[in-house]
Amino acid sequence: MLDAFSRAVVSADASTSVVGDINALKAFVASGNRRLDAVNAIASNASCMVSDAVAGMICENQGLIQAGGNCYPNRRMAACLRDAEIVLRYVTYALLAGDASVLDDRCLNGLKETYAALGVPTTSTIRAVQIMKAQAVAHINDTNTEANAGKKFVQMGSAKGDCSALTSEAASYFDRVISALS
Ligand SMILES: CCC1=C(C)/C(=C/C2=NC(=C\c3[nH]c(/C=C4\NC(=O)[C@H](C)[C@H]4CC)c(C)c3CCC(=O)O)/C(CCC(=O)O)=C2C)NC1=O
Repeated sequence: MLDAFSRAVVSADASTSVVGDINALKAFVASGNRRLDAVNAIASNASCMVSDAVAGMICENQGLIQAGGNCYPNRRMAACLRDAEIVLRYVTYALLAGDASVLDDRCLNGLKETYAALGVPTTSTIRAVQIMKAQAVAHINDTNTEANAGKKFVQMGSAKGDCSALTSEAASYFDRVISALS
């Protein structure tokens, strides 16, 4: 598993050069508190995000919870909720580390093949991941709305700043999950 720092060392070592891109690491350090806020925004809302994403996925495709569907019976429903939580957890690890390797190596490696073998439908999994991506972007930027969240509406209330780079980085980890399963 690599983070932004060990990645810089490994890349430099691979080309037998001194560590090159110090500016990128400076930016990583400078945005450190912002990054922690972003990770906290996802981690604090994780169980709500997972249940909402899986509920939304099922709402759009109710065959999933009928006989023959991959969220039926409850054993599979539980496995599905667990998997969505695993994916979200590894996305937060990658966001904290500023590097996708932990997500790639410990979560995504072989997942497509596992799902194919078990008959877990790819399009539905991707739909749940897309919903979690939208939620994560909203929570990082505190742009979630009462209209969408209902009684569970919570905002982080972090200091407002430019989170565009962190937002697109977080989004890229969800996209990575989607392309690994596609
Ligand atoms: C740490 C990394 C890690 C990952 C990623 C992981 C995934 C994972 N998901 C599995 C099953 C599963 N995954 C799902 C998921 C779903 N079904 C749906 O219809 C939805 C589309 C979707 C939820 C969004 C289901 C239903 C099963 C059980 C399938 C079965 O046993 O028939 C299995 C098979 C073993 C088991 O049931 O526990 C693995 C290994 N395990 C790990 O240790």
